[in-house]
Amino acid sequence: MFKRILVANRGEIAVRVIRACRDLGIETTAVFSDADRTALHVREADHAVAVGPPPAAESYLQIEKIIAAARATGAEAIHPGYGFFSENAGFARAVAAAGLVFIGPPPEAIEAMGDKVASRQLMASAGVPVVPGSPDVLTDEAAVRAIAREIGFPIMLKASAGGGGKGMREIHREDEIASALRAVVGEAKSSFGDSRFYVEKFLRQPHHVEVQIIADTRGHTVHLFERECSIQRRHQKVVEESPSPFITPMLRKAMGEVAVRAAKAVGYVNAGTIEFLVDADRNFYFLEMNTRIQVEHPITELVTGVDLVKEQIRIAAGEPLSFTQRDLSQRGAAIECRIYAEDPVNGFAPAPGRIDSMRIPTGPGVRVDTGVQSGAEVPIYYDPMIAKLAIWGRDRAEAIARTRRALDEFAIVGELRTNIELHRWLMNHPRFIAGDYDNQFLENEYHPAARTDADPMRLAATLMAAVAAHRNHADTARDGDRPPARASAWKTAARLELMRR
Ligand code: MV4
Repeated sequence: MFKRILVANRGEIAVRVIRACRDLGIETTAVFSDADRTALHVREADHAVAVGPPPAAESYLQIEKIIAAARATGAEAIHPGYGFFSENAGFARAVAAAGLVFIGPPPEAIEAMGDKVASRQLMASAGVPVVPGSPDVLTDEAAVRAIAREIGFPIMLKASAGGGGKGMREIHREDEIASALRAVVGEAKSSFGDSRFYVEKFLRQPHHVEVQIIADTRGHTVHLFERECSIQRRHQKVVEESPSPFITPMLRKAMGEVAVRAAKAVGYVNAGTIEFLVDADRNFYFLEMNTRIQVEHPITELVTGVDLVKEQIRIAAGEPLSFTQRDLSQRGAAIECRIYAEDPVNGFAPAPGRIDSMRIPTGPGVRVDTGVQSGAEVPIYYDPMIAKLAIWGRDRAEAIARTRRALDEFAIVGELRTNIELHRWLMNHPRFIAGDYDNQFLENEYHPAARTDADPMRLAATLMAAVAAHRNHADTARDGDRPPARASAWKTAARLELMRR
């Protein structure tokens, strides 16, 4: 087993990987930008190396600096987390060339799954169902017309190099083809430097359901069931749950088997996720594979009892999986709420800033993964996700009740804004409670005016808390004390509850 691992990431996922290393008795090296000098992941690691200025392109995305940091601190392996270098075949190769171990899949698997058309072809030939559409890259408008006549409208035009919702357009009529084509080619060129495109049948209001897989170097590949990820906004996941309330036991078994077949077809090793679209008739189709540990992995850990990050490290060290498919089952239900530093009242714009004080929920079934703490500054340079609330219950109803309780305990006070109110709204929505939602639900139903902090009793309670905090300060202050360095409790309360109206 490794003695020391470098964690090539920041925030909650860096802390998550450091925890897995601690559990395995492995030392860690953190890397940090100038904006993260005092960040939690730096405090938690055994060693830490500065890698440059705040912009990720000048620090966390500098291959040479990361590898030099591993060398300088004697790390033998590098865990990329998610984002940054996690799906970069060039980085994986550079790590290996430096005599270090990349804790992730082989670079060939990353590459094979990075190209949409190539991965569609590979999956189709392996017997994995793909959305009906063009078998190959298309070259012109006439080819799009021909496919559309064959499979019928509506269709979806997608950039071959696309992902995350960029470079795709719905087309409902023949006369929309030309303008959609211009839009997709333009976006594909500017975002990916690759203007190739293809066509799929457009599925109406599908579910996004993904299957976690994991494979060792000894030829064992298993799946760890599904995550329902249809609660999204502008291609940003907001809540995920496992099991999916939309999936039947038969479908679950079929999707799990197909996911394992897909992983084997690309020679996959380590943890990965097969994304499917499931249509209203519960037909499922391969969409893409994520060749990394994902943000939402904790809900799979909660229902299966498997520590996925620990398994990733063991696999990279050449050890066999510590379980077989028959050992795995879904026990109970888990829900993850992504807490973003964003302002729902201001079009969900990122709203980072200082956290004056934070209360993290605890209690039965509660897990919080975060990279910040009271007094921390959420930097403007990175992803605005600041915490993940992952809840387990014996069944879905218990998980929802516990999520509501934990959200009520959660308090983040400071100059930043968060989407906690959105989660409180969602956990009380009759359709979420009934498990009756698809990928349009959040965008169609959530309007920040519906937020529950407009409740006058909540405002009264916050003001009373501010009075109590103010009195407490007055009672304990002595002559010669300096005034509070930060805004008074009065000002904080006013900012929280009044100024955002
Ligand atoms: C689709 C689709 C409908 N039909 N493909 C969005 C992100 C990208 N990974 C794939 N996406 C979609 N592809 C076909 N053929 C609808 C979406 C889609 C979506 C999928 C899952 C969850 C949320 C979504 C929101 C908008 C569009």
